[in-house]
Amino acid sequence: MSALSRRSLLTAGLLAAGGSVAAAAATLGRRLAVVPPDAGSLFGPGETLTYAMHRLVGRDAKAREFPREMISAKPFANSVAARDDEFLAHQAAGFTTWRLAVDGLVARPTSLSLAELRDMSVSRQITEISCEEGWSYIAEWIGTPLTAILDAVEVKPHARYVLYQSHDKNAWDSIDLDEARHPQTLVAWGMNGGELPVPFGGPLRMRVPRQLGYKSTKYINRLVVTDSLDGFGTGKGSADAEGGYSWYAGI
Ligand SMILES: Nc1nc2c(c(=O)[nH]1)N[C@H]1C(S)=C(S)[C@@H](COP(=O)(O)O)O[C@H]1N2
Ligand SMILES: [Mo]
Repeated sequence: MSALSRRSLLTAGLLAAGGSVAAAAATLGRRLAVVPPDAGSLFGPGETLTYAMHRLVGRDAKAREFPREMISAKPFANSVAARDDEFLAHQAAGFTTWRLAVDGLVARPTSLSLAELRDMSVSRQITEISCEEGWSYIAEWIGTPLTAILDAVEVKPHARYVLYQSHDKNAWDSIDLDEARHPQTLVAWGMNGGELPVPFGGPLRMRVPRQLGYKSTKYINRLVVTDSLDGFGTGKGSADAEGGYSWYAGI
């Protein structure tokens, strides 16, 4: 059973148990100050409980890492929108023109080239990316820890989330600062020893190995540090949450 269906069952159980468990979940979430931005949706009570429990007992938990021989021979690249002229121009320039803007609640807003990112700090991990549709693959991801980028721009004390936008206008997401500061959360520019191939999100993708694959947005070009997700879309924190998936997708 996938993590998502297990969580859906948990949610179904909560809904069946009536409002009392849902109310308890909401209370716990509020007490820990970890209410997800989509708490008001159908799966809100279950999501609030899962999110609160993960933050309560597993704040520093690590995603499983695998030995090199377990890297998938044929990783599956999920379908993406056809690349537009702007993307093709970046590609023709060998992605030397690609930039990652970093702004919002930071002392020093900036915009980084891939070369600048590579020079900052390098981390490698062999982890599994799991799609909510049931398939997964194991790969080595190479990138700059998001926490190193946050240190470089100096996050303001009242910040709570990092929102990320991509070249695909309808692929954007966000994570809380615990997830953003976790050492396995990468801004990835490499895969399996080489550059990150375009079908897998090259030149730059988010890699959030403790959550389902849809949080690992491809073609990212902007990070926004914020204390509220209200000003983005309908305030649910991600395009996926607006489409009915849960914002918090911890595995
Ligand atoms: N820009 C963009 N990023 C995306 C997606 C997408 O459609 N567009 N799909 C997401 C989903 S649902 C999954 S499961 C993973 C899959 O990663 P892969 O393409 O490397 O297999 O990418 C995520 N990142
Ligand atoms: Mo997915």
